[in-house]
Amino acid sequence: MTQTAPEATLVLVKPDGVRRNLIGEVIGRIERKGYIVTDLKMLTPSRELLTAHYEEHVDKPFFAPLLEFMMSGPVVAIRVEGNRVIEGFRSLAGETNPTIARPGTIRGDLGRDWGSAAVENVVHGSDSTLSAERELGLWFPAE
Ligand code: DAT
Ligand code: MG
Repeated sequence: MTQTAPEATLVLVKPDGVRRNLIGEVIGRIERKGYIVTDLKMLTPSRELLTAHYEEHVDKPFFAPLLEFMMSGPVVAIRVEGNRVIEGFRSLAGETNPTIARPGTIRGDLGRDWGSAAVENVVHGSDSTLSAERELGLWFPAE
């Protein structure tokens, strides 16, 4: 039987999550679900990296506050593997807006919408195979 490589996704613990000491909480939920952490690092991302990462949002009104928020402190970038992990982590994360994200999800339990500036929704997760490959290449470039 041939074995296919497991799917991989990019998870970010955003600056709000790092400031609030929620790195372990996020990784714990990933691991308890059965997904595997295969690479991890902490960094304060540059404007260039974030512009590439959020390329589909460059023309949106929330782009500038989003970048300010994402550059406001260190983030933890995590490569996570597992069967259907892209979809599975998005399910663990919950809806983008913490106000309507369901309780039980990371954003529903922990995210904050202060009504101004950027929503503090704790995590990022890639939304498709294509974006996962692209984003993993940006955050974990081959040495
Ligand atoms: P997601 O992070 O759930 O994939 P997205 O890719 O649409 O959501 O947007 C990226 C980030 O931008 C999101 O985590 C928070 C912010 N954002 C998205 N839509 C927004 C909006 N309408 N107002 C303010 N911030 C928004
Ligand atoms: Mg997205």
